[in-house]
Amino acid sequence: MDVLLVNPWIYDFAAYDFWLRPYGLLRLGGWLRKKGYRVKLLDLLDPFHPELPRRPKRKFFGTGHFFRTPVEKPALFEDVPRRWARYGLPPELVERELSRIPAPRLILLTCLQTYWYPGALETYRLLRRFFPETPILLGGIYARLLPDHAQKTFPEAEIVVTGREEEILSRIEELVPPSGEPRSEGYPVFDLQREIPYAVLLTGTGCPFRCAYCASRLLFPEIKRRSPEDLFSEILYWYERFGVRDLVFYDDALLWDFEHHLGPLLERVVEAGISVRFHTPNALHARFLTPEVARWLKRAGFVTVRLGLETVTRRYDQKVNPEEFEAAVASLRQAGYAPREIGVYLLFGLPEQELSEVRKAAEYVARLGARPILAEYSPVPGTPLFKEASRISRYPLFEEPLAHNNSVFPAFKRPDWEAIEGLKRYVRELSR
Ligand code: B12
Ligand code: SF4
Repeated sequence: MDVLLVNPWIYDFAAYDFWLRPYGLLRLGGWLRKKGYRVKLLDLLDPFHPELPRRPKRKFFGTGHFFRTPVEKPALFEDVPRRWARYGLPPELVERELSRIPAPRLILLTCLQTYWYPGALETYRLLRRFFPETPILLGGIYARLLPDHAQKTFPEAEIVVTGREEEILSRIEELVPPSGEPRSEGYPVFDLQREIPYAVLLTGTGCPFRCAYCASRLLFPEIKRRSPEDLFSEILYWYERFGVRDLVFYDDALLWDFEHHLGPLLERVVEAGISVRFHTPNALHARFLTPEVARWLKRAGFVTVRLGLETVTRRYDQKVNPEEFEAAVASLRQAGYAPREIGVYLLFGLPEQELSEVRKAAEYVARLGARPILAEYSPVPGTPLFKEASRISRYPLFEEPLAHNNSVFPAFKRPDWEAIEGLKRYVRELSR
């Protein structure tokens, strides 16, 4: 084996497979395989591992639980009345897996969120113990947003800050040349998973807006998009070869330039008569959701539709105003979506935000005939709002990424946990 791809453990109050995959890492695996690398995946979150003590419950459209082990909460979160856990395979099982694997020539470890670095660190230590000679590269959102913290925390790893394919590949080629045969396709390596409950699609990167709380522009400064033909071939690949029916878009700006991008792709899907379900957990831009776009989404099989709205009082958001938002919900309703099917993310936990503001926003969304969903705010390093959040926060956000965890309401000085729980319950009721 040339390269071992590793998806690490997660330590958090909650983690759920709401179409949560290490897409960047799996995509990188696809590019490498295309070049002739022999690649293996070690997925510490694998919910299908046959040696798990209990099989985690799977739910609709490929979503489901991860295996969960309660563990002691970090001292930093003394004030948070929730339990802490490790998500993923028990360590003994990972050790068994590692002892079965011959030493790889290179290890690629990812970390998906800044506040998930402890899981990556523990995984890294274990990998080091089993393969002391193998170089380890650390990449992903954490490494890209916090390279200095990552270098300090993982002193012997090489930290990869770029998201550019050519740069990553040429660095890997310098370290180890491929030992196998090149392949004609380079799709993400979902087929190295034990099962493929869904596949993720990324039709392009970048976003034309600049919301003050979001890192999209830092991570992907330019808008780049794949051709509808290429995307359609990828959909057919998963559909025909692997029987995948659930496809999940990770794009930041899926509907932007609909006529030349998503529109032509959906036309092909409808013409081919394939029966797939599309999901957009990462929210669509309401501004681009015209009646025609909504009809196309419905015809092509979009079942989980999510829109993003900061709250009704917009302070940090650029992407939509109330008129555009109301028109978008009306378009979806006319296209045949039921209120339950139109999820609207409301940002909860922004600096200086009153709970009453969130409550009103949720009522407004429910009145319009959609389903409010609270998205707890995570301060993202490098964004304009991060400084403001760290000025107010009760945690040292610059020094300790663990404190970016959205569940702890890091931008609240003194969270009123009872009131927060009450509001969450209220919004859950509204969205029934
Ligand atoms: C899709 C997505 C989700 C999905 C799936 C989660 C996932 N897989 O990350 C869902 C909807 C579930 C989600 C949820 C959330 N997300 Co999110 N999400 C994203 C999004 C849009 C895309 C991630 C992605 O796949 N990018 C594309 C891939 C290709 O990029 P990449 O992972 O960096 O990989 C590249 C390189 O890093 C490299 N690479 C990757 N690994 C490795 C390893 C090695 C060794 C090497 C060499 C290279 C390498 O390969 C790729 C080459 O291009 C990003 C924003 C963005 N545009 O990236 C936000 C983002 C990661 N999410 C963010 C947030 C805030 C959240 C939420 C907290 C939102 C909320 N309030 O509810 C939740 C929390 C998640 C949880 N606790 O479960 C923040 C990060 C926060 C943080 N502090 O780290 C981001 C950056 C968005 C933002 N607001 O700025 N998210
Ligand atoms: S529209 Fe979405 S992806 Fe674009 S900057 Fe705003 S929050 Fe980020």
